[in-house]
Amino acid sequence: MSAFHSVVHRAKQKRYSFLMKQTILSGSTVTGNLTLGNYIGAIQNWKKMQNDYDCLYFLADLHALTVSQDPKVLRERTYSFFAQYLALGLDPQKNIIFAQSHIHQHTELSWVLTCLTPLGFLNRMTQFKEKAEKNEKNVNAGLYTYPILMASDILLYQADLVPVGEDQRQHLELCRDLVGFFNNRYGAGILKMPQAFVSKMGARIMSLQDPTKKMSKSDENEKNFVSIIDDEKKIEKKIKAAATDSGTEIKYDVDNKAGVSNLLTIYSTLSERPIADLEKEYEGKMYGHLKVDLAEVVIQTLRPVKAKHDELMRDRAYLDKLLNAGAERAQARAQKTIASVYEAVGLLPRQLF
Ligand code: ATP
Ligand code: LTN
Repeated sequence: MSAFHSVVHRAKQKRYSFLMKQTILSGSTVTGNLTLGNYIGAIQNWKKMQNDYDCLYFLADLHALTVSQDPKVLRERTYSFFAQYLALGLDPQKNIIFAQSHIHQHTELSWVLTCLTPLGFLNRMTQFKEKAEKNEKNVNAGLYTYPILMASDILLYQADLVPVGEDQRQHLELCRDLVGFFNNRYGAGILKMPQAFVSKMGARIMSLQDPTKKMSKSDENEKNFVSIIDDEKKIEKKIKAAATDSGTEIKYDVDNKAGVSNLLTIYSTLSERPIADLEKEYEGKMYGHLKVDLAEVVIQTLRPVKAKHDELMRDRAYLDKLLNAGAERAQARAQKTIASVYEAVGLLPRQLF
């Protein structure tokens, strides 16, 4: 390549660098309020990626319908989630942030994929089994087909990487199976094969009262989680009441000291200090010391987040404007995929006269 051509080549690379960036997509179901688990396991990582990847993050409001919802509360919560995303530092210019229900193509692709999904694959999903047990009175078909809608969310935007917590790995595997089925049958390369992107540190934050299960924002026992918009008194109370084992040593040992290990993980990720450092600092000290300090770290981290969230919630018109802009950008991309999927499976394109 001549010097001239290489300069032009580099300029083009820079100009079109967004085309070469890998696409990341993730979302969070609009139920409860985001917790420390969501922040550490998901949003903290999303934030780190917003400069280096082409990122789409969405509010999974359709997924929220798998459990019964009060319409008013759902609407309010969707705004609040969006405000929580923004307050946690997701930039609506750098990322495409949108509400799932604003893009009708999610449900359209979901139907096509539903018709390709063997029931046996859905029967294996452990999250369905857990949620069905918890929601005995409302085990609806949506709860069962939830992973197919999730696959559609991902495939619609031809995502390369999907940052999720450990708990979502199985859903990602199903999504990858569906890409295999689809492309095998209708043509290689129509849907892109995505990969899970699970961060090693703090990938799974556990419940404060029962550290053998994950911290979950839809937990009916509020003491099990810290919501990122909890007030300071509540945060302090919940952390001080966190379950620890009967020993005294502050040591990271998930098998024998699940509670303390969970507190150390939270402390370490929020303060960006290695766990070994913390173990040293708390050698010979009591659990109570660790809890008091951790409560302070959490409060300091979340104080500006809650303030920003509350400020944003006072300006709905601004939130609507941003959501609308996000939807426009997302829709253009979603439409391309659904058009090629519909064509591949043999659906007639509508002729406009
Ligand atoms: P729900 O209780 O409504 O199922 P959830 O708290 O499990 O909610 P999701 O909306 O399912 O949260 O997940 C949003 C993102 O946060 C996902 O990427 C998920 O893997 C991650 N996540 C959820 N809980 C945790 C946790 N305890 N530790 C780490 N990551 C988590
Ligand atoms: N099921 C997810 C939320 C979710 C999601 C997605 C995550 C819905 N669609 C697509 C990543 C990609 C969860 O984390 N519980």
